[in-house]
Amino acid sequence: MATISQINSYIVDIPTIRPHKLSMTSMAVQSMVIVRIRDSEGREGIGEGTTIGGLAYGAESPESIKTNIDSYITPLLKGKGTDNPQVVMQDIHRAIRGNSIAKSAIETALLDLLGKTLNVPLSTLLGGTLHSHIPCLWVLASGDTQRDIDEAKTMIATGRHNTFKLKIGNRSVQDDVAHVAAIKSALGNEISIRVDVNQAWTESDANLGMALLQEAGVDIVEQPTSAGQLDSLVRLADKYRIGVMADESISNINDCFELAKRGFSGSVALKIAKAGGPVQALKVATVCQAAGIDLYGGTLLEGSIGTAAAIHAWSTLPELQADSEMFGPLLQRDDIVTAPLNYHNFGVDVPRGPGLGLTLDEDKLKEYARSY
Ligand code: MUC
Ligand code: MG
Repeated sequence: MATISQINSYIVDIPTIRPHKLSMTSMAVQSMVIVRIRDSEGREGIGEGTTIGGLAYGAESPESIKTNIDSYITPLLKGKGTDNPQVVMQDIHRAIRGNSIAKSAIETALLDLLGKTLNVPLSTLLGGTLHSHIPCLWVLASGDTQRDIDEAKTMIATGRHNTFKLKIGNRSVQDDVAHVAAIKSALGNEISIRVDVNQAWTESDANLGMALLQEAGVDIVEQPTSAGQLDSLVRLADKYRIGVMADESISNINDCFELAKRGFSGSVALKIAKAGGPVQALKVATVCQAAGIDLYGGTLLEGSIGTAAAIHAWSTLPELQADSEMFGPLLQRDDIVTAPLNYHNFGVDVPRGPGLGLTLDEDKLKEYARSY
């Protein structure tokens, strides 16, 4: 049996195609942690752990992800067999609290390595794919209404995306609603618009915002209030016709079970980074399915490696009722894989090659890695 012989991690900084403005930060660059796990036979698995805006989204930063992989996870991996990722991940979960993004990078790399060893796609290791193409919306977050409208029209005309999520929460509720309503009316009835508030509203802001957004024809409001306020998500979902999506509130099966117990009737944004990897994210999906909560294929704006890992996972789910947003690589000016994911027909293809179905571009990795 092959064993793990070497683990390397890199922080890779790639500029974004335009500023990406969220309620808590504005991104001009995306910083991804890329992991390479080599085995005793010379094979390699790759993984990615990525967050948004340093510590703006959650408790892990690119630097903490790399440090904790190098200092605490690497010693647990060396010499372990590569044929059973679950056994290796169990040791990691027992020894290390939290750090779900770092764990997601490692779980992905172990699955990629096993997929390459067995010559099967990662989705096969997760039970088998049900879809070859995953729908993919685009996030309008330039901060400028006319620029967002032009961007959306180009995306529709070129067949890239026909559903849009708008990042709001940075301005007053009235100003944000005016921005969203202008975009909705410019794009017309057939185009689905959602908003992501990234926790910026109080419940009273949300009551005003949701009533106005409902009138404007918006379909879903994502994470309107603070992550810990589960009851407010339940109340808002019950009160309005417009859907409520939980994102920052739900990382793992425990959060999800708690929200389900409280009677939540909205949707949940699944993210491999929040859950601790593709296997863990699918467990969150199972809790949602049991509770009748709709599923959404979410991203932390990973590059191609993390995005492909999530796409493999989502492809094993019968339905993503609330859609999917695996567009992270398209927000970056460049890519560190030799053949990028194939975006067309308002979605993205599930890669077919062994493991993730991707190959690292060594020159690009050297160019963008902070220190190589
Ligand atoms: C989030 O909060 O949903 C997903 C898309 C995007 O633009 O930001 C992320 C994070
Ligand atoms: Mg969100």
